[in-house]
Amino acid sequence: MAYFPDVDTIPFEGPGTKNRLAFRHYDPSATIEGQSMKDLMRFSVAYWHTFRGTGSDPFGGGTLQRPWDDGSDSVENALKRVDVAFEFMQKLGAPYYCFHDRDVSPEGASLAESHKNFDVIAKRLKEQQDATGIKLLWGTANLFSHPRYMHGAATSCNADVFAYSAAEVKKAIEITHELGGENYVFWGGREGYMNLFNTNMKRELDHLARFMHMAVDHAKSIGFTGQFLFEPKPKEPTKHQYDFDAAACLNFLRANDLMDHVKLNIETNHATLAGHTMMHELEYARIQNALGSIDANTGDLLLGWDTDQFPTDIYLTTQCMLVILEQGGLAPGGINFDAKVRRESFEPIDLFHAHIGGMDAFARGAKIAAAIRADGALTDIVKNRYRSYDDGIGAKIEAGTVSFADLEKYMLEKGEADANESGRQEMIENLINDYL
Ligand code: XLS
Ligand code: NI
Ligand code: NI
Repeated sequence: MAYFPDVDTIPFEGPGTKNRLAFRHYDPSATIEGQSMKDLMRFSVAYWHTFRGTGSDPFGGGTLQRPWDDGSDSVENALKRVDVAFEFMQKLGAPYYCFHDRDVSPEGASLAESHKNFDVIAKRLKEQQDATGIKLLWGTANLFSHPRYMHGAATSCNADVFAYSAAEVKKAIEITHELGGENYVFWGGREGYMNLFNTNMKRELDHLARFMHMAVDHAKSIGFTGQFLFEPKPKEPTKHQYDFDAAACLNFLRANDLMDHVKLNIETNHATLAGHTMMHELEYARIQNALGSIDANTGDLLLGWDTDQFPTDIYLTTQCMLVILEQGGLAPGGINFDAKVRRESFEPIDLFHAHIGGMDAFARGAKIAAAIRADGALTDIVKNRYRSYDDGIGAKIEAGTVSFADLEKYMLEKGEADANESGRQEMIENLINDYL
């Protein structure tokens, strides 16, 4: 059964093509810094947006036409969606996908029934993975949609909700493991607060840490060796999420002895909601060996919330790829399009246009970043900028062999610091534009 009868496998045709259903830059077998684009980018489709999105927003209901979907929460409908998803991903040439438990399988009348539904769907997912070679980048659990999670999940004031969340995550890790998932993600959902007057922040954070340790222990007990990832987001749905940004997440992981087990999954629109650039968040994680994977999308300049649009800005993707290439790629993480078509793009074919655009934007960013790196354009500038630390007093400071008293003596003898040099901010930005 073909659910996308008008679309063939999306070919790479190069920048000159007039075919809108072709890649201009993403050539899976082309190499960048010794890796094929396929292995470097590890593109992934987000099941929740692409196969469960309806186009609804706070002002109106769904607009998206999904002729295969009867709109019900039946297992049968969910099984059909799996087939749709794999046809889509295969035609697109996406090597990976990601899901929440409740995206792929319906909530049952009891936990036991939900588990049972999940087993049935997982079987079909496995069959389709085997048939197509498409793999699971990461799994996660939806601990925010059901009303029971109104106060949060692991940080809920209700201990039973903590227990329910644990049961749900236990199952989600097991299914992720069964499907050969390469990572498991924790995004905070409603782990945050609306009001500090009724919140015991210390207890909530301690509970979250306890929860993550239990997840790590359970993974160990079943032999799941995938990478755990924590996804920062500053706000939405709560006014303050505990996983605010990379810095807050890393502080939490470090304080709770989780750094050896958990890295970060950095999302563009979350970075900007936190008042950072994506490049800042990626670099901040990378220098601490904590950059695990990315959720690729973009916000809207004029809308203040998490619009999760597909990335099309080459300047943005170039910045991302500069950091990703610096760390030699993301594996076992990847570039997951946590992105949705806007409600005006209501036809199934728009899903192809959206993903093709995102993949091409990243492929082009990768080529540009590689060219910048090949010329050493920035490396030389940065190296030269810090050369006063390469020898003399700077080298002693870095080696930790001088004290405040030594530095006072040094400066009293010298009288004044060496003159500063221009940062050449505009020249460097102009230089980057030469490559775009
Ligand atoms: C929501 C998050 C979510 C996570 C997975 O804003 O981005 O989609 O990626 O739970
Ligand atoms: Ni995300
Ligand atoms: Ni988001």
